[in-house]
Amino acid sequence: MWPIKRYFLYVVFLLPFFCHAEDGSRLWLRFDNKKANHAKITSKQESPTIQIAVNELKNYWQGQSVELKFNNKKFDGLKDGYLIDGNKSRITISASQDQGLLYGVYHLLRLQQTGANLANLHVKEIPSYDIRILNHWDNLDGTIERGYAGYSLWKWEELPSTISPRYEAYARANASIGINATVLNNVNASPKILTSDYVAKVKALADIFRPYGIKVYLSVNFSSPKVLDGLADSDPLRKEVQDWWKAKTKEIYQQVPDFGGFLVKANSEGQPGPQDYGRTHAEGANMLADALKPYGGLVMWRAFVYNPTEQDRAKQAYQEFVPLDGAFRDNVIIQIKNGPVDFQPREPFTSLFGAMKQTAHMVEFQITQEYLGFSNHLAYLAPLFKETLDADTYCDGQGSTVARVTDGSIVEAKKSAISAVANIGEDTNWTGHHFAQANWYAFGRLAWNHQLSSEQIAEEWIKMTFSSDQAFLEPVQQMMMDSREAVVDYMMPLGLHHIFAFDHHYGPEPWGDMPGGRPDWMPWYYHNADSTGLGFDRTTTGSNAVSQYNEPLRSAFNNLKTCPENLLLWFHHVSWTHSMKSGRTLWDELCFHYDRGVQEVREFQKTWDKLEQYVDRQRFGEVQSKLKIQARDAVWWKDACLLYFQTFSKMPIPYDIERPIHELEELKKIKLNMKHHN
Ligand code: BDP
Repeated sequence: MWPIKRYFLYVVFLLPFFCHAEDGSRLWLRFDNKKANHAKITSKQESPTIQIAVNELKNYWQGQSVELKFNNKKFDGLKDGYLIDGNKSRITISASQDQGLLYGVYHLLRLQQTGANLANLHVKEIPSYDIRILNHWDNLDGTIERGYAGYSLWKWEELPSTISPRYEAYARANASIGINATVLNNVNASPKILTSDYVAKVKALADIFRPYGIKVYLSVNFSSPKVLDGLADSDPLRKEVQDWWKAKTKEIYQQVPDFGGFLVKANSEGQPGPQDYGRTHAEGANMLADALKPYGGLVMWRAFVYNPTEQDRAKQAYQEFVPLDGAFRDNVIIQIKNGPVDFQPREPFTSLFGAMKQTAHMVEFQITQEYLGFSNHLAYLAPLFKETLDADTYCDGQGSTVARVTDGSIVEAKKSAISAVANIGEDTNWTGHHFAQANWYAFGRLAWNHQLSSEQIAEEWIKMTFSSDQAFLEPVQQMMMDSREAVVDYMMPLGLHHIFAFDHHYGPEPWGDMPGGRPDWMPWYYHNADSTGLGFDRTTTGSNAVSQYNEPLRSAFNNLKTCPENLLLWFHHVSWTHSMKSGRTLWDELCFHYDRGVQEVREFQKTWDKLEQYVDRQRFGEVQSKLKIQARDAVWWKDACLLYFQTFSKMPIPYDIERPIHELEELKKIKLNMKHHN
């Protein structure tokens, strides 16, 4: 037997390693408290939120003294932002709201963790958006629609009596990047979420999130009055229905006094809505807005609507909503997906942005990688988010970017907002792929400040999550910056879109067809490959979607010569022999892009393997395995698309690119056994 002393030493020595297992569970919150030096932290004001702020500093701040100053008059214009002044030995964080102090504390800790210069700090931060919200597509049975990191975090069965420690960890992670709201349940909403039993469960979560500054919202099913309480219908213009919503809203606010409001998917993909009763989106949204109004609640009404009979799905949100501009209450905000079809690896921005001058509207991004390789592919999404936010709508002259249209600068908004569909599940590392954590992080940071660059956010995240060593930082940052474009290249370059396998949206199926199925769910509807060429004609002589964009975009998109090549096949049906800017034919260019995508992923593998010494064993191995999957999938995509499109182009795959290693007929037989809720 070991002498007791030696045994004790062993345990003490090993303890930190057990506590800090490198399994990704700590996300970017890897503050080091070993050297905490009992800094003097003071605050005259007290509240649960300020208490958290104080504790975070006590545990992790390695400087000397920090004073938290709360003054809701003096710093009024800050919203929930903050000021940081001083230097490492003496710092003041000022704010006009409790959360502001907490955000200031996380900012300070981030500076410390990323090795920033702490001399002479003069920071002033005001968030770009008032509401920075995650949308969880979590079902009440624990599955997640389009979730790839395991089952839901919310243990509905156990709530409200059993509280998982991860609820608070979730709130803390969000607060650390400024996210201040969350929609708990799927937009394809079960009416059950509004039963009293579930409202009690929602209250339990809201109570945990509140001190972290996070408000809870719910997705609601428009037919709830009828389904839950047997009303004859759910017609928004009927008093009985209006009263039902008023009573339900009151019940919710009794339990959750700071409840945020409702998110609604109506008359889309089979969901019920006001149009079932011949009413408009505005009439439906306004009814809910009136119920929420006395409590300061909001309706986020989604513009993701389309039906199979229309000639071009990409036009429909604009067609349905522009005529309703000005008809919505001021506590309604229209939630619009970044692209007009559906979260594709690349789309132009949705033409509805900036097209409604009298209706507040907001962006919906997708962090979960429904169309970008699930949690198997490394795809850093900040460049995708920025591409939309920085896109100029020209709705109010040059510089009317989507960011400015939605942040209250151009279109008035009672509260400005930005949302994204979460990629969070109960996996130990939260997001399935270690690098997918960066997308949660990036959304939060851009929602806070849409002027940050993708590079800057990647750098912060890498330093916080892995290492600040330049030898690690530079190649990993480069890999992240290249990753989204690599996915576009090996999946759908040059403006191709939605050529996925039916339903699961993981693999390629450009040949996909289902006799009798909705055309707008079929790949051929989008790529239109034939013997003359490839792409969707959305020009003035085609579906005319180009006309929904302001000049000079309309003309630029409409003309084959001026249309940006990365959106060429989105707007044009282009001949196989068309000469591209590179001098190659369209066909050769397509081959070049698919091949480049594959080569890029191979480079990512090499980059990562070379960095083994800088990463703990577990995370190194897990990322390495995912990159192998990604490399195999990239080849699968390239071969499937090129071999299939070649049956139309009848042109050879250029000899300087890698040869296909699959047979088209074999690839067509692949049927992935992935359920909808994989
Ligand atoms: C599509 C998803 C589907 C969602 C829908 C939506 O495939 O699961 O329900 O969007 O956003 O991207 O409502």
